[in-house]
Amino acid sequence: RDARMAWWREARFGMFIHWGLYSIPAGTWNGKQIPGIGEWIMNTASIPVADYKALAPKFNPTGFNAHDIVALAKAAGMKYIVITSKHHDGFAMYDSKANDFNIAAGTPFKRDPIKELAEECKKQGIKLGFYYSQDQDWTAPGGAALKTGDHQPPTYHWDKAQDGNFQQYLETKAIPQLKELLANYGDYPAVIWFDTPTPDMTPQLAAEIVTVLNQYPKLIWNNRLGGGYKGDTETPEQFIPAQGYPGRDWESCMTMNDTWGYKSYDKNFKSTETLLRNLIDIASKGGNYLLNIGPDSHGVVPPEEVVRLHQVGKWLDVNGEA
Ligand code: FUL
Repeated sequence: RDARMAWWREARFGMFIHWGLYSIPAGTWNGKQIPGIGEWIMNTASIPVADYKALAPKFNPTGFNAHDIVALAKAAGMKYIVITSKHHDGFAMYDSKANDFNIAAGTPFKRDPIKELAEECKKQGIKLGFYYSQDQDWTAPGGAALKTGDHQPPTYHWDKAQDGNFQQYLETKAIPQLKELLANYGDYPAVIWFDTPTPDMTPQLAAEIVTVLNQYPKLIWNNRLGGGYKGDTETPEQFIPAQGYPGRDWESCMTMNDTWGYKSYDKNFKSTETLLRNLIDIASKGGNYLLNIGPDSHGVVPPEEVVRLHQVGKWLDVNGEA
């Protein structure tokens, strides 16, 4: 385990990328600004499955440039990238044969940005990990919705099209997709970043996923699988634990403004000084800082984020170790 975690423990600083169909509405639906984090818009605005799926044919992010994103991470002093391969909306940002609601099969863009990133990360010598929402899936029948908020128990679904059997969803979509992600991208993923487990993820069902993960002995995965699994890493979200997590590896993930997925009108960006203070605070406590960017619907990284990352990197060049 120590050998497996060695690169991650030295890394200290990584780039989180939340990017998906939600970058098209970018926080606005039917002319109304929807509160909350941008990648949750389908849930927060109770968007029907068919209406949300209709975003895919409009997604043509020709401004996406894997080289530039990897170079940006490196310029900032980051040692790894974790990108959303599928968020809670169920849309895969890679070429999936297991399910056709994906960027290669369902959009005019047709490219596989995960593959492009994997190739660039290898070329430029940094690690790549995949975020995968294994439990919540709002467009696949049987996929879970978080058991909170305005929708009705027990499923908390808001569209009949979401109803179905969770085990069947897991075995026909999530597990086949995880197998693709683990098999098809060369040296990567170095990390699988699970998220938001609900009680639907029983120990038995989670064990089906773990069997797959165990075929990749170098793989690192976080503590959000569910079913009682603790994974390799603690994942404090939007905060820095005062004492760290003694005896555990940990990573604070944070936004630069108030959303993970792009929202056109969220300009509440933290200062570069705050970002640097966070990095130093986290590193001094033995953790990693996973700092998010949210590319827009053209695949372009917001300029406010680019500027800050360059400034952080510049400071590290002058003041950092190695
Ligand atoms: C959360 C998710 O629900 C958010 O959308 C985001 O991905 C964050 C990193 O984890 O729990």
